[in-house]
Amino acid sequence: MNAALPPDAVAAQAVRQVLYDDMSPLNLAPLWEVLHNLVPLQPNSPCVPALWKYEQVRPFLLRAGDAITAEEAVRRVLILENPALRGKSCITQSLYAGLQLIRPGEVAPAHRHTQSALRFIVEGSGAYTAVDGERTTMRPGDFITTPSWTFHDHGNDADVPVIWLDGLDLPLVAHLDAGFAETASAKTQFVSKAEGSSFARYGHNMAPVREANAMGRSSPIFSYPYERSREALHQLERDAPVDAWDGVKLRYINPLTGGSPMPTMATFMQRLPAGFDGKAYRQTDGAIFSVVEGSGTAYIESHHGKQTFAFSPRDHFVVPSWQTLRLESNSGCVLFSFSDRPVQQALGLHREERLA
Ligand code: GTQ
Repeated sequence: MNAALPPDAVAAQAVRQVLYDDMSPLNLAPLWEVLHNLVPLQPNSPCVPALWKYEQVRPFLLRAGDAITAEEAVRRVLILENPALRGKSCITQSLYAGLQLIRPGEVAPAHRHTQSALRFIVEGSGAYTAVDGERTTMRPGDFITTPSWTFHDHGNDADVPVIWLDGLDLPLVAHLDAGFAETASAKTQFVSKAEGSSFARYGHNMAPVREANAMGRSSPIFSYPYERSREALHQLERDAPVDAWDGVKLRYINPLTGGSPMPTMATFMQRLPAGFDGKAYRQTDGAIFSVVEGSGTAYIESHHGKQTFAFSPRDHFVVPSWQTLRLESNSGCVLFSFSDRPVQQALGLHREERLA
């Protein structure tokens, strides 16, 4: 109760409070007390921007390697938790991100779930992930998908530890109470297809004449090699106009639809040319960035205040919904990112504002 209110208002509040207390046992609550929070004038994310410096995270990943085997952990991952949502296993309200370590000789056993996953390779070469009977070798900068309800296992036949970024739609699927999962009968999937056969079928602007897409609503290409994306970005940097907000930015596609590789997550790769001083923008899809090459600075501004992140290779950072981002790079850099944009677009909710 507010002592500064006139007596009439105080009396009205007292009457209302009695009403609230009396109806509460019936699980009834007054909308007018919460309406402005339920229908905000603009997104008002509780998430805050955050940066994970790789040099600080890596020792803990290696320690996790000593503390538990990949098999015992099932997935040996350190979750990148949004500082404002600790304990909720999410980096934004809809998305999960984590860094997964697999040591030489280890296996992360096969399972499947309705949640979709992406892998973005951060360190080390020569581990594999198997999706639906086909293995693909992981190399830094490769983007690999694990479509909903496909069996997948990860293994490392190389002699170095391999670390990658996992991005999943776990919070989104949990919100919908729509998750199912199953453990496979064998730890490692039987390899039924030659490595690279999906890419040969779908990765060259061609597609099989009759075959149906075994990946359902997701892309039949489940591994997008970095060398291809890198080459495209460098060629465009040389030969085409550079966008004042994004630098040179491309989105990964499902070649059969032109849409995102998976129904719930969009993925992007961008190159900021040397000396890039980007304009500011905001978008309703909060984005998670993985720094591939080079360094730069991200300036983020919101109702939470201003943040400046100096990033270098293998660092990760998150820019929540409707918080203003401006990117700068003296040396030039390459950034991978992902968001829930396809969900927002399917629902007619996605908005972007590019500031002058
Ligand atoms: O590789 O299947 O980071 O199921 C979290 C949940 C990875 C995986 C994660 C998972 C996986």
